[in-house]
Amino acid sequence: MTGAPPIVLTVAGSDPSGGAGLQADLKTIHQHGAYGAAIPTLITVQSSERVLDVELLSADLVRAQLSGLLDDIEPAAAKTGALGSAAVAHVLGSVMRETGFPWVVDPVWLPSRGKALSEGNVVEAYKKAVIPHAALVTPNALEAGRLTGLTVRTLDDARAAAEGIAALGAAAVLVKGGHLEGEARGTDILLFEGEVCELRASGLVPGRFHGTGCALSAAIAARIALGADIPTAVNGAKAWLGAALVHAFAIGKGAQHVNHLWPIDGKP
Ligand code: PXL
Repeated sequence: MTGAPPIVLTVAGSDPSGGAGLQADLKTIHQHGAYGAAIPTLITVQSSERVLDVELLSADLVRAQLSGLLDDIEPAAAKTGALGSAAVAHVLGSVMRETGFPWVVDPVWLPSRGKALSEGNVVEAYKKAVIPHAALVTPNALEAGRLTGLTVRTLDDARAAAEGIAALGAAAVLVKGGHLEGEARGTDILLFEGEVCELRASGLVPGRFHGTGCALSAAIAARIALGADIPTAVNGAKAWLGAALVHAFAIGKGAQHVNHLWPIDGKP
């Protein structure tokens, strides 16, 4: 018998294609050598091409899953993906407040293709209930803009958005640069312990990909669970994701899927 590896919990939606959501999170966590636990918040009907339909789970069912699990096990870290509704965001926030392990919050409400993954004013609920308890929030430029009311196109905009999200109570913020404009495109902004730094991509991987945000936030959570501090976890996860994108593949007619099987210390 060996000791249990660190547990990483994901609270997210189901993507049957395995490219994003819970399925992608579990594969990423496993690939990093941590033990994945998963609580679904919503079920999508989805091909590799698009989200065709979404059914949200009730806030009561998500609350019951959280308390059933967390009364028994202690994750080393957790991440959140699509939550679906403001009610689920509030339930999650009240659980996050009581936990002693770090939460990586990937704000997700719109997939890049297909039906919305949320109803009602989920953005306000993220701001009020979830982000104040996050160890790290990982929005792209569009999500950072929605969370702060800013237009996020340049590195200065991304810096201002990171400060705005930290002002909501997040301990650290990673504004991802994939949607920034011109030269800034591909450079992420990390706000950690009050300091802002630019994380340049070693080169944007060309192509259309599904599930990059899920893989990145799950990889960061797994690395934190394995003992990394936030900047080390972010840099390591970015390097792994870059390689996993170089080695991405299509499994159907849609976008390329992140290669979750790529070794964690492998280079492209
Ligand atoms: O990539 C965002 C995302 C997250 N979670 C689920 C999804 C998607 C995108 O399609 O389906 C369940």
